[in-house]
Amino acid sequence: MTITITAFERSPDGGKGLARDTRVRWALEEVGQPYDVRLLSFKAMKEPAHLALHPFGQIPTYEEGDLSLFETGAIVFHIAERHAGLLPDDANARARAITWMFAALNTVEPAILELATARLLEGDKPWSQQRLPLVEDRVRDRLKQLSAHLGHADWLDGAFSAGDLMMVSVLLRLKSSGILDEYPNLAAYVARGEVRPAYKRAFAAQLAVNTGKPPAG
Ligand code: GTB
Repeated sequence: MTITITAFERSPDGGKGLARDTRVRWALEEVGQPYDVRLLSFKAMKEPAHLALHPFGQIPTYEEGDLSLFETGAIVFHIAERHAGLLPDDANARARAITWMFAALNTVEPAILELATARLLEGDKPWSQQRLPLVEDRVRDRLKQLSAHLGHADWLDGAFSAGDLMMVSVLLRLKSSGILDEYPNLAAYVARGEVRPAYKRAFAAQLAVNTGKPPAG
């Protein structure tokens, strides 16, 4: 059955791969499932046809036969459950990998999103320079804890899993801030994610949309 996801017609990041369709593309590439993409303008995302798929009028969505899903975490989890390659067979290891998906989305990402908001949307406020260091330190608190857990390991819990896919995706948002580089093992962890062939294909596909040029190779 054909899988169709939605993505920005033009991502505000110009193709840096930070919009969340990249996570879904990456998961589909890891498990070797082909997919189509329906590109949406901001206007189309708020129209009834898309709101029927996504109550909050956002991307990404996922359609496969009768099934339609929204929320990146739920989509990646669905892909990981249906296809081999993103969750371990052992029941306990599988539960731990799922735990890391939730940790990425619920424990690490909120602080990173707060930082993006503070920088992009609040930078011109008179109180911004006082607040920004507090927000940055909350990110550092999380990174310090994550860095301590990861230690010298390649991935969070044994082999690469959907937990790593989500955590690397969340951390990628920090790359341009310089904060990630304060934790060399986390910077190396993100780099290990980025060199995975599946990530490279996902990144190239979203970049092609945003530059109008077909993926190289
Ligand atoms: N919780 C939802 C999920 O995980 O799927 C959140 C989905 C979401 O935030 N979607 C964003 C969206 O549709 C795009 S990814 N926004 C339009 C709207 O709400 O009207 C978030 C995003 C957007 C842009 C950048 N960027 O430019 O760097 C990065 C991330």
